Amino acid sequence: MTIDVATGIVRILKEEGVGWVSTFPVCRVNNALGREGVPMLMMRDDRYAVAVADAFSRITAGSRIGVCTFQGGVNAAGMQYAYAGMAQAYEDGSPVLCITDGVPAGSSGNSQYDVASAMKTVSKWFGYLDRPERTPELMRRAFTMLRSGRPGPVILAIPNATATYDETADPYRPVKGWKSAPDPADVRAAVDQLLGARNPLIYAGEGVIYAGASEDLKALAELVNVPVITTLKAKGAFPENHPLFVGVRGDQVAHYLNKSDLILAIGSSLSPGRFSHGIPDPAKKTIIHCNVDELHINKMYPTAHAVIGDARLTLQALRQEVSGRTSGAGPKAGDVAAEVKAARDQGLARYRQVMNSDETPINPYRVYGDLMEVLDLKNSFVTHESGNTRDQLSTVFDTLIPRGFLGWGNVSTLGFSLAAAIAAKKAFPGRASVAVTGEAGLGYMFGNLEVLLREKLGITVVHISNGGFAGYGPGFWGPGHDPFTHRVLGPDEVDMSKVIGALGFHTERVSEPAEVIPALRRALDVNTSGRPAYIEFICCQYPVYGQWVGRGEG
Ligand SMILES: Cc1ncc(C[n+]2csc(CCOP(=O)(O)OP(=O)(O)O)c2C)c(N)n1
Ligand SMILES: [Mg+2]
Repeated sequence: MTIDVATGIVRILKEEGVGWVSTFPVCRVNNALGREGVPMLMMRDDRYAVAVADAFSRITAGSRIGVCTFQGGVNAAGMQYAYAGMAQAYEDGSPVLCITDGVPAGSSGNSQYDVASAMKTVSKWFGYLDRPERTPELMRRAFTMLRSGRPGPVILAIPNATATYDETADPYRPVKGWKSAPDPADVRAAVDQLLGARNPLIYAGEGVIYAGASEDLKALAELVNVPVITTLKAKGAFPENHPLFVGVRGDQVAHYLNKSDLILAIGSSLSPGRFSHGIPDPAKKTIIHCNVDELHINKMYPTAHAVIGDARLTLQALRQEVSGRTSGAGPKAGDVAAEVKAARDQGLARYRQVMNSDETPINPYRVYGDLMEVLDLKNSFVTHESGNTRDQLSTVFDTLIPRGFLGWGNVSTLGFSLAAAIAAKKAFPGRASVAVTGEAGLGYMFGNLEVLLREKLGITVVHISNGGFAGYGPGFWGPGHDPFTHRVLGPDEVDMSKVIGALGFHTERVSEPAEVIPALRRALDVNTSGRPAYIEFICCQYPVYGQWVGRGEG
């Protein structure tokens, strides 16, 4: 059977279980998607086309690969705009497949922008389909890289989508994806150290979620009776109501990082960025680094022992080794849980207090506390934005299931929360899906709000409306760190609930603390019939949250 490349790609996507593709036109594969009956989620710009697919891969932990298409080729306008989305996916290690038109043979070197070199800087692999019969080969390679090893975006450029090949010559079989188990000698060495430590701490990263290893993490932590912190991107990898859970950030996390003599890092790069912890006094600690590959070993800190392999297989191997040495009982238990509780109570006291605040304008923590009360935390999705909502929610929001909350952003690109909430609705249609944003994130979203109405995506955008970029201007930090670029039109000047209401959203504007819960309930209720909601909470500027260890404020 002779088919064209675009059709071949779409049929392979179907074989790989891809149920829909996000896009912003134009891309020559799109007509084949339409003809072959694969639904397209048409966003209103190319960056969001990437971001929704990226977020879908994150939220499903790579078990369902997000796919997007956008404009490329000699008129790479779409690709240039999509670059921000790809850079973010690459930075955060998200296994998203980006398909675009390639520069046709005979046209290379004519544009100022060099597609191949640009794409290589933001992808795990950039494939260029230079012969039609290579379609199955390149798709096999793409899905191998998407499903194996360290996650990251794959970009495929198709210079001639109408060229034909024989579909039966190299029949496609879906790619399973492969994992590796750690070297048993490394596991033994790690357990030697772990059992000899006085104050060990487990430092869990997003690799635990990608490996589907949350249960294994819990089992190991319980067996060895060791407290757990998670990174922002791993928030939810460990149940946050568990007695051994210390936190993502806050004074109690700093306390445990400081006092630990051994850090068992699993599924984390341990590369302190703007939104992660540094390790204090690393030379005085034993760092055991369990990671899927060698890239992050001996990176920022000297690694005492590396255990290379899939996070789930590694956790299982560690557990088995500990069990074997302690007749299944684990090492001697101190009252670790009581210490963790005391540290959490102390660290979180100031936030818990404002979560009950009756002040007006509303304290943002009141909104977060009430949101936790309204949502079924085992059947809902919440994500933050860049800005205070990230820092505040990652300090206090209790996440009980993996991806009940999506933390994101080694660098955090404003506007991603809307893409994440859309992706969560696609991944788990029965779950409430909430994006919590400030005015900067909202500004990025505007053009894409129409998508929610068109696609009947019942998600709620919670706007912490405080009239400025709160972390930047004068607030609780004296003059603020960017006082000249802080103020935007606020709730006194613009009624955003009317603006967005006119689009067709269910909207409310809430200025009374007692109205937070009823308004959230109404929003989540209309969401169940596929109508999006936007709630503007008139809040005070309150840039207060727990610090990352080793970071200054800012
Ligand atoms: C694409 C992008 N550009 C710039 C930034 C820097 N940035 C981070 S937060 C922020 C402003 C946040 O203000 P707002 O959304 O009002 O939230 P608030 O801090 O007031 O809660 C800016 C400009 C960013 N994160 N992403
Ligand atoms: Mg603001």
